[in-house]
Amino acid sequence: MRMAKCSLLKEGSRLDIEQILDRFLPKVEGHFKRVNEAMRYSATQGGKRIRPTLMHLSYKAVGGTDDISAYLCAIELIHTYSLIHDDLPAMDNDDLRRGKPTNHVQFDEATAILAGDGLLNLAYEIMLEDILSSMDLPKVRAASILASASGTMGMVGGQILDIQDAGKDIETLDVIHLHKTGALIKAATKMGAVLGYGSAVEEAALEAFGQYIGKVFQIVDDVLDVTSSVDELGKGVNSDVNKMTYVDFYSVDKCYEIAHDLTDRAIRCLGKVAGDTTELECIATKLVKRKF
Ligand code: GRG
Repeated sequence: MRMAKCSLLKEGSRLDIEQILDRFLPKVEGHFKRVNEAMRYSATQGGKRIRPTLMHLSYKAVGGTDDISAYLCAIELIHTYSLIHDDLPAMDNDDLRRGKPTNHVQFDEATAILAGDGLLNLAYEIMLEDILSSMDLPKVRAASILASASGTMGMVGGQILDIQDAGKDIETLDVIHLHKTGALIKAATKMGAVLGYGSAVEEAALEAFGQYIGKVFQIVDDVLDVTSSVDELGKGVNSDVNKMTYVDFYSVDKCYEIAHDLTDRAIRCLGKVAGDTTELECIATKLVKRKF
């Protein structure tokens, strides 16, 4: 298989998501200063920005050329809200995220809950404002895809299954992660295709690509949880000791073998996309090798 020359993720993409986040996040001032500060604190702590990057590249691969900042920002805000809530004492009770104290440690639990709520709602405010200014149907569809992917049929659904079922068997584990981690990643690539007026074939191909790499993302996450360090990950390690994860079902080598196979499948999907998919291929390849 042809290997793309990679230059993405931490090494700098042409997409300036930091600047986009700064533009849309509320200023730390006025009556709501504290919650605004808590929202900014978590959203600007330098995550990998994988979801907006995937959306941006999928959009470009189907020929999109406009400004889709609102949607790139929205998906990162929803992801950030999910991390804040996931770290709460009632969920994973984590102290460290993106190399910094988690939101409820830095502020307090009530503020962290409200900061998460604020980020979730801000995502929809931003997209609806953009839709109102153009009344473009694909933009409505894109917002609708993100709403379903984030809700009980997607990420929230996966989270509740994770809490209830904690991976009793490999089939349950697959269902949990298809929703909890996979739904937003798949939404990112599908939204890019929809916003860029991709054909039905391109949309299905990019959706399938997102689904495959979403699973790779989770498998590698589980491996890194047992093989990496707090310094490298910027969050706690061995945090999944009370849950079944992919490393409970497969050895680390087997996990990588599965992840490579899924990556090959993902890359094959890109053959159905008319435009340049080199950078998407890069990301897929890098996700298997990631160390953080
Ligand atoms: C609270 C509704 C709700 C959902 C939480 C995202 C999530 C669902 C839980 C996070 C737990 C976890 C470790 C999931 C594994 C994969 C994952 C989503 C990791 C975090 O995403 P990254 O690595 O984070 O993209 P950065 O910090 O780089 O943005």
